Amino acid sequence: MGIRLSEEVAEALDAGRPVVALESTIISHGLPRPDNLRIAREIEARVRANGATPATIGMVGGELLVGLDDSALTRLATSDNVLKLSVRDLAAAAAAGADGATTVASTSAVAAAVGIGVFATGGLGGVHRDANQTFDESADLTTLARTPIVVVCAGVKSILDVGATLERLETLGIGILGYRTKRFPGFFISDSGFDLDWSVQSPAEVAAVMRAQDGQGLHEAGIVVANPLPADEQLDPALHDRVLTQGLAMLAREGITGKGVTPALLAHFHSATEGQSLAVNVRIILHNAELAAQIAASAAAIE
Ligand code: PSU
Ligand code: MN
Repeated sequence: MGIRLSEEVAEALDAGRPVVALESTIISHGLPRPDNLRIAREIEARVRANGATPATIGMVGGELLVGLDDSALTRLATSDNVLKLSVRDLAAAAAAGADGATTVASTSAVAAAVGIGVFATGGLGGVHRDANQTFDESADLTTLARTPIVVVCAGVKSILDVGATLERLETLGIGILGYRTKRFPGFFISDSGFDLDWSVQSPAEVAAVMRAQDGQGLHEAGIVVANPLPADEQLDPALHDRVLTQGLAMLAREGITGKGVTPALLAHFHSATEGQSLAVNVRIILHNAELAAQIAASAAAIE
């Protein structure tokens, strides 16, 4: 019970061709049905259109798969028994023969273990707003501190404490490169209001950072490429703030905590904005898939 690579992904890795890892939690728990399956296929198509092989990661019947075929993708998108698997869950879920979707944390860990260097997602997990009481901080952060992979995302979800999350990213030694920006994006909104130290202008510049990190051999942490949506494609910030306030109240009222928080808040956004946040979420992921493929292609060309 190790990790099984699809033939396509194994061949691409062997040949040194660009590969982009994709997570399955956004499919199983982050996006509503029935759109989720269509969107999962669109994300893969976007990676291919930009010159890389997509490697969606997930668990089917206890087997950890890198590169899901259409039946596995369909099962993770439509079954009611898909667990949300962080790194600590992978072994127990495999032994139990479970179906599961991998988060940013577990997708990064598996991707790096098989030699994939670039990963596209929507938004990173982080420090929750009440973390000083609940200690709720995503394992995405601590995993990236020990996992050498480039994660292309639109910052962290705006439902989190963004300032605290940036502090933790600094403490954990995870580099952040703003893509054509020196402001940290806020997922649904293009600008979280926080400044960044570093920004890059092209996929080739990200590849140069990856190469420098390898050359120095000084640290094994991940790098976040923070790719904001253009401002005219973001969710209206006023609508965003209103829906977020309602959503946080809903969590408190319904007593939702732990790993249920992120899916519940995303679902609340999608229904309360009548699909506007869903459209924004999809644009974010496609946008990141495109950039990740270009970065992987640049990195493969340098090697
Ligand atoms: N980005 C999205 N939608 C999502 C997530 C990220 O656009 O659903 C998922 C990722 O899998 C991330 C997880 O790792 O939310 C964070 O969950 P938690 O806060 O429970 O660690
Ligand atoms: Mn959590």
